[in-house]
Amino acid sequence: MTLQASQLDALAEHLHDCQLNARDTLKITDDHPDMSWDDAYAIQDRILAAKLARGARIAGYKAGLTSHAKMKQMGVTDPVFGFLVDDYTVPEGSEIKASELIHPKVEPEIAFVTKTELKGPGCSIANVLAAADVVLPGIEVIDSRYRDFKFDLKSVVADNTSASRFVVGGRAVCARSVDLRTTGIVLEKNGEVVALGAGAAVLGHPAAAVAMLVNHLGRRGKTLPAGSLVLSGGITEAVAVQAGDNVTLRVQGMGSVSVRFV
Ligand code: 0L1
Ligand code: MG
Repeated sequence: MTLQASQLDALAEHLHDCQLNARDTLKITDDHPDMSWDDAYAIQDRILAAKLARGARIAGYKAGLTSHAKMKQMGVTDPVFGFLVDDYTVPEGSEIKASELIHPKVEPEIAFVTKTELKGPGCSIANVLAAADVVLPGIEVIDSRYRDFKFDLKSVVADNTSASRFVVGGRAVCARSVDLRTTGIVLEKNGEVVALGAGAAVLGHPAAAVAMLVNHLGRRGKTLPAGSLVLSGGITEAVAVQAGDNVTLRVQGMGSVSVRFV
């Protein structure tokens, strides 16, 4: 750690406050250029602790920046990991208030639900598929607290990887019954196709992103509990949305999931 505990507390409170009040900020490394990776994840942990203290419950985990399209869009080279809480969940087919967000974007993802605990290091795609129960379509809504989505990776990690809302739905299928590399997806906004791709866009196989998450948790002395929901990362670039937009994600063999911004 390079930052003092009091600085980590203050930065976590600041970012959490920005999220709760839909207010943007400059990236925190501007004032703390020596911030380490451990500091960044310690700030993320403090935001989670603040949410749990307010009564939230962990709803799952996410991997972000897992596709070349996303990495290129954001000018970065490595995946990042974050948490999901029940406050972020949105029922399939329902509404998200754009006024509660700063500058939302949607990402088409494959969501995994596990049936047994996964431990790293050494977790592989095969381990993930053996432990997975089902996979299903998921739309992640990201909403970086940083002005104009301008950040570096450590600032993003501290900001819980821009997590803000997510919706899963469609048809859940056995994770081992489909080839997730060739599974096609179509993302529509207001009835028009805005992005399309296949699962292999995520690190060659979406389960690879889950394995990386498990290995990341392992390095931090944690495991991925049985029954976890994991968003494995955007298959395409993120697409900006605003009030009035209807978004539908269609995933080959898994039906579709929709959400509306009001
Ligand atoms: O889920 C994601 O890929 C988002 C990671 C954070 C970077 C961003 O806000 O685009
Ligand atoms: Mg994502």
